[in-house]
Amino acid sequence: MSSVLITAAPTGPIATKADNPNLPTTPEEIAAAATAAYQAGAAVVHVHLRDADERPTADLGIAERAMELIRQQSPILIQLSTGVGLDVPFSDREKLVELRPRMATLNPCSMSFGMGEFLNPPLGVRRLAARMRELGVKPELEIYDMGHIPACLSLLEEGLLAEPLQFSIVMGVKGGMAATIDNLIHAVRMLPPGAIWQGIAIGRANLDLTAVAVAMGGNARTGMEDTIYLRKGELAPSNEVLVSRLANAVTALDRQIASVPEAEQMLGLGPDPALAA
Ligand code: KMH
Ligand code: ZN
Repeated sequence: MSSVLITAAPTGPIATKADNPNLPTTPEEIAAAATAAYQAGAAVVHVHLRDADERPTADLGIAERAMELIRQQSPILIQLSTGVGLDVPFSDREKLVELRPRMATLNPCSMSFGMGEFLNPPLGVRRLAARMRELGVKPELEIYDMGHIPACLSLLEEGLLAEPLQFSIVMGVKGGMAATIDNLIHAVRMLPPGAIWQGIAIGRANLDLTAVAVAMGGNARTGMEDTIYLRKGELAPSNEVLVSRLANAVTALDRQIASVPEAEQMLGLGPDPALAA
């Protein structure tokens, strides 16, 4: 079986330092977390930015600062979140790809997200997908429910995506599919041949379901975006500890952890769009 691509998601849009004082929220903290995650085995870092009040932001200056610091410290592949946060307008979110990260997320459908609304208007999604294609930014397709997969296949048919398609099967968001093995298997069965996929599980199921994803031959993500706890009642002391634990699970399953060059090959990444600027 191929190596396992581990993605670190250090911050996310929801938790604050009040929830876990170890949550990285400044560009400096996010870069340090990305470096530690790389050293623990992550080949991709999924980046959400926060403003000075820890609110999710699509501010390009803050994003650029974080990217610059990450790039100075390790070769980890940068994947900017275009999901950003529930209260950030899509028109602000989509501008983040102009910073030419190697990768960025593409959320194909709107949905309830906890008690909030996660808006991904069909025309905006198509505009963003087209721009990512123009820039050479690889989209990671975020799947929160089964209907999101055919929505992505429509984008492929419309010429807005290039294969291999890369999917995240995101389980455990309130408003999306529950975090169960059945749902993971069902979603993976719906993926097109040749697709690359990772398991993401929000909350308590994070370790179990990411380990199942690896055992199924998939890739996996962890970090404080997905769980601020190491185990019930124990806050995670760092993103590095979460990534190291997942890396240990990969090794225990007798799989290799993908290096950055292997990840570039697995994802079919083209040349770094930042170098083409
Ligand atoms: N922004 C959250 C609502 C992404 O990173 O693209 C969902 C999210 C998806 O985090
Ligand atoms: Zn995210």
